[in-house]
Amino acid sequence: MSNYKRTLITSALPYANGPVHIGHLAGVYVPADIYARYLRLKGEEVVFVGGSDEHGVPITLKARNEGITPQDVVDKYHAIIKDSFSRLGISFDIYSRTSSPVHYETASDFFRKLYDTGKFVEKTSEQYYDEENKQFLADRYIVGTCPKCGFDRAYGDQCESCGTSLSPTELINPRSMLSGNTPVLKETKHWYLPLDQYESWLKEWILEGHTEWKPNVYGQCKSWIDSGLMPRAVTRDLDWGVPVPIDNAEGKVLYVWFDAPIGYISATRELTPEWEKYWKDPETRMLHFIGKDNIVFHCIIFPAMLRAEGTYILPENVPANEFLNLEGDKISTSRNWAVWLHEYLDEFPGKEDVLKYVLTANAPETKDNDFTWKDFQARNNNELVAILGNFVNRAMVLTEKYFKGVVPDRINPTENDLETLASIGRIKTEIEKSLDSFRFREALKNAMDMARLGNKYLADEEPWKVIKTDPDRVKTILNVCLQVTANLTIALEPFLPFSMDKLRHFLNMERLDWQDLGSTEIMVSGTRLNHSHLLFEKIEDAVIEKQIAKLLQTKKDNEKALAVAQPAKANISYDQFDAMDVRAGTVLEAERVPKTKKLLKLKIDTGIDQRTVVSGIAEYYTPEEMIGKQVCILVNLEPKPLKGIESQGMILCAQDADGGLVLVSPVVKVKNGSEVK
Ligand code: B3M
Ligand code: ZN
Repeated sequence: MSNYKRTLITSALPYANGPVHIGHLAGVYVPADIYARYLRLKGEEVVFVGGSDEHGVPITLKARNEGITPQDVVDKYHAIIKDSFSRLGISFDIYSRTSSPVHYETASDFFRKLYDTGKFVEKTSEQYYDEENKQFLADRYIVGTCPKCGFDRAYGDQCESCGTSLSPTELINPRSMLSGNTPVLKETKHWYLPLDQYESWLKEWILEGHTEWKPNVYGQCKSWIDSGLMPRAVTRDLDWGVPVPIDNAEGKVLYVWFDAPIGYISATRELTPEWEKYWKDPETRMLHFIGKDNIVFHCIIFPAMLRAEGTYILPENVPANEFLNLEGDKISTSRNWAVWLHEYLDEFPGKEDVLKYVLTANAPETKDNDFTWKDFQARNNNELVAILGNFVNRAMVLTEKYFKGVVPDRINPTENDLETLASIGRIKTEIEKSLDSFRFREALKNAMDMARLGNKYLADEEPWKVIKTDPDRVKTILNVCLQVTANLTIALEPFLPFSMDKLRHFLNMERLDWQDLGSTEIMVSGTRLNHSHLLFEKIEDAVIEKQIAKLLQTKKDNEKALAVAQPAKANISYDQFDAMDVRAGTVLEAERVPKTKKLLKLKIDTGIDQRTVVSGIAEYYTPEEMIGKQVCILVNLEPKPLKGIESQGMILCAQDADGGLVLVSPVVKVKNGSEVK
């Protein structure tokens, strides 16, 4: 739609069951924010809405695990999320939440209207029910054995061990998470949106009408539509959510994916009494910023809901992103494998723009991408500091040094001067092209080209040399540099708003509009600049190493938590057990076995004799620590040469979850030679 009057930008509502992390930011909020800022800078009418998604089973499960109410859970995370977005400078016009009264009303009205106009089909089906708790069980409330891999804690919707998606009735030996009992199948009635009835319309609207959508988005829609759409239940048997607003529906709530997108409407209603012009005027262009896992909901289900309702507009585009990984591993809230926004903001004060920059420069626009702390450091040091900061700093410092911080005149510009100034306008066109087609990483690269242009110009003109022979020429050179710098404050404003604010202050200039970008007369000669300091600072290795160490610790913690005890070995007879002769013994001498990392040579008093044992514990115990320790030793193990030393027995150890060895010894000292059995 080229002739639109206004834009409504929605950004996926994060679940309020955890804080937001860099994956959410890179996929949704940073690009949405850049786009909103860009449109505002162009003077367009735009509303940017967001909010917390406060329903859904993961929230009730978290509440249960922590012994608090779902409301407690969402209150806690909504506050953290909202605060961290605002500190990062995500410029929502409103950040709302789906537990708000306006939302309950909006979602209920929406459901009622579809109900009253016969847009749903009612169906009764059998679902698992916990008789002790008198409750139907959502998929996530049922665990059982995975029919594919045998994992015994698979959920009703998915096995987290092999990744297979399941339905609850496929589980072997299903158990209720509430009571631990075997659930029974019981009939229940629900309302379904008959997506099959919208299939041909969706084909026409998306597959023929929106061929311009990003290939990843269009492709997912096509494969959903091509594989045939089925009626989808929009209600659930749960006690957390928007109650189904009709008679005889006690204990039923709206399915979270039915109410959540309506949250965009509720947020707009909360923002302005004029909300209908954003939702019902065909001259409004609606854009959904989301991650790839939300495509079907925003491109198929929500549009079908809007169409069924009949008075709303449809999204014009859905620029969904792929996923961001962290240090080669999938980001995960439950495994704590993430860089959490609120922690980043605490640990990197004043570096909000750096995070936005890195997440944009490396955005997962066309494929999954990886965030690494080394790349974060490199982009800060080699791009923000060395390209942008360096140019700006030289323009400022040289003006201060040669002209007491007053903008000098531009006299008789040379071809290079004019060419450099003209390039600004060309770069503007490039940035616009990229932004208008939601290619944010390309847009940022284009904008940074303006700083590269400045650096190249300085390197060509060398004012620090020319000053000795031709100070008037240096006036012109620095005038050109300051025009480039002033233009940067516009070009980079959507991406680096805090830093451009600073830069405008250095330049003593007002905030300008996008239309001014390309002007070569922004800095008026005679204007006094303010004192400047560094726009970006180098990030040192130690800072990065600390973050990497934090992630390593998470990895270790996870491995420990996840380690499952090995299944028991086959039975042995008592005689086989009795055949092992294990004794308490005391270490008399200990030394490393030369040229090995793992081995210690020990001399042990077994009570029977003194003997030599070679043991693979050198990574966990020093020789000094070993001397005097009482251990358990298998004394009738066949002697075996190890690195040229005959080992006469084996020391018993417990192997920890992370592979580490821990000595097994009697809890109080016993006489050497005592039998262990
Ligand atoms: N809360 C899912 C998610 O965070 C969901 C988005 C709702 S958007 C209406 O991925
Ligand atoms: Zn499985």
